[in-house]
Amino acid sequence: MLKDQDRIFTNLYGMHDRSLKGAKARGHWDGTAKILQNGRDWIVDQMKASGLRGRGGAGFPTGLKWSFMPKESDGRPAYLVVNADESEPGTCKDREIMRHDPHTLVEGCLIASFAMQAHACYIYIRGEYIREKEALQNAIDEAYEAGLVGKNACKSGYDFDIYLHHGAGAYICGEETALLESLEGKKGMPRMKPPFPAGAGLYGCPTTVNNVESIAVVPTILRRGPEWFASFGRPNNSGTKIFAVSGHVNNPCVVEDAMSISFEELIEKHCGGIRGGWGNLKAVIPGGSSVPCVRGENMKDAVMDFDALREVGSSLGTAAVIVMDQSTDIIKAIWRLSKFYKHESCGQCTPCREGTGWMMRVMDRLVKGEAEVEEIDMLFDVTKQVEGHTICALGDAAAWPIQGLIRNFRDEIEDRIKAQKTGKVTAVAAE
Ligand code: L3W
Ligand code: SF4
Repeated sequence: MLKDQDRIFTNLYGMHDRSLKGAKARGHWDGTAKILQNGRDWIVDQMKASGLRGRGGAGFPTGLKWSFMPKESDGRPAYLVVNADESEPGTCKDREIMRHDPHTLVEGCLIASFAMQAHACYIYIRGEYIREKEALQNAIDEAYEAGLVGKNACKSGYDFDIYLHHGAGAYICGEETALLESLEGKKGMPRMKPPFPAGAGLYGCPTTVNNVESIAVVPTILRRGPEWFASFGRPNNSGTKIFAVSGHVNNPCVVEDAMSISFEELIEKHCGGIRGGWGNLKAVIPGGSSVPCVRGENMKDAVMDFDALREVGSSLGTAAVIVMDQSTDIIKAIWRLSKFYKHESCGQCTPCREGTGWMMRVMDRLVKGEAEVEEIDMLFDVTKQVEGHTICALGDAAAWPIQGLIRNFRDEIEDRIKAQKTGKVTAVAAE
């Protein structure tokens, strides 16, 4: 159980002053130069020991990712790029950090960049995040004025510059290599991997791309120690975590709690329970729109972490928890996601470009019950042909929600088709 004094994002609810003065009063920027004096290997080792796994959706170990950066420079500059292009439906956790606790992100950028010998960091922020951009730019300006970043940052002898880049509203630019293309001034289209960014990233130089939350927790981990961070959650799933809970709960909210909290505790402690009680829970998408939904009865006792959610057929993803009660038309809800992924596909690989449109059109008919029962298996088969056969994870993201729907709510799809054939379907129009 996370106590108030163990929360990293002390201003998550915007109760305090987010300026440099307020951030310092809450302990940020305290002894940053001393942390840097411990050296880059020490920082990377501490991050490995903390067990932090990337908070952007994939859960890749952060310390390990940093260790992929070249130890010795081959003449190319190294870069840190922070992915603040938070666009996954249901996900609004990084937004709260940038709005209310921007200094912990800026300090994290300095420390992480130093650990990878990057003298420049780019934060790529979602185009729609106007207020967040202002808050973050203010924090960056304050940090420059106070000598915390820039030449001889924090009087450490290390020169460090930080730039905020405003995106233009494309979901695909949240994919790390599309983001790099976009930063370079090109169309945001994902690159083939490998090479991974650590080998050839921004302008072909060694680059690490990390999520906002992953970087913003770094200063506190190094101040309080990796053991402290690892004491929350379970082995391989450690730390505190921000959850964004939306949908049919009594109090939708963005909260920080311990990783591996049970779904029931998360909802009861922070969200005032399920609307209409637990018996009214129909389905949950536990990790943002890209992960499969889970039936309500299988979710109540589920543990909210990377490994445990796999056991119920889903994933922690971005920890955007979308709760749906019995009033939800689950077929329509997933159809809406299909429409989103079709719209956001960059179109450069055939299985995704054609598959997302094809899947959406079948979903369009399933919503209205205007299909044959056999088409359910055919649709599932198509999702399997898209999954794993595309340049980036958007193909998987389009396939998984449909797979979750068919696995968990096949009865509902079949019932609607049968009702349509007998003229009993109440008009469920797709928009
Ligand atoms: C070096 C290797 N680096 C992996 C690095 C890689 C990346 C990280 C994770 O997608 C997921 C996606 C969405 N050598 C490496 C290596 N790396 N192997 O590790 O890589 P990967 O490919 O597992 O995932 P990804 O491409 O980063 C992220 C899912 O998250 N998601 C969506 C999130 C959306 C947002 C948003 O709104 N901005 O975050 C939610 O579930 O579907 O599966 O850095 O380079 N051998
Ligand atoms: Fe573009 Fe989709 Fe291919 Fe990703 S999977 S590169 S979004 S076409």
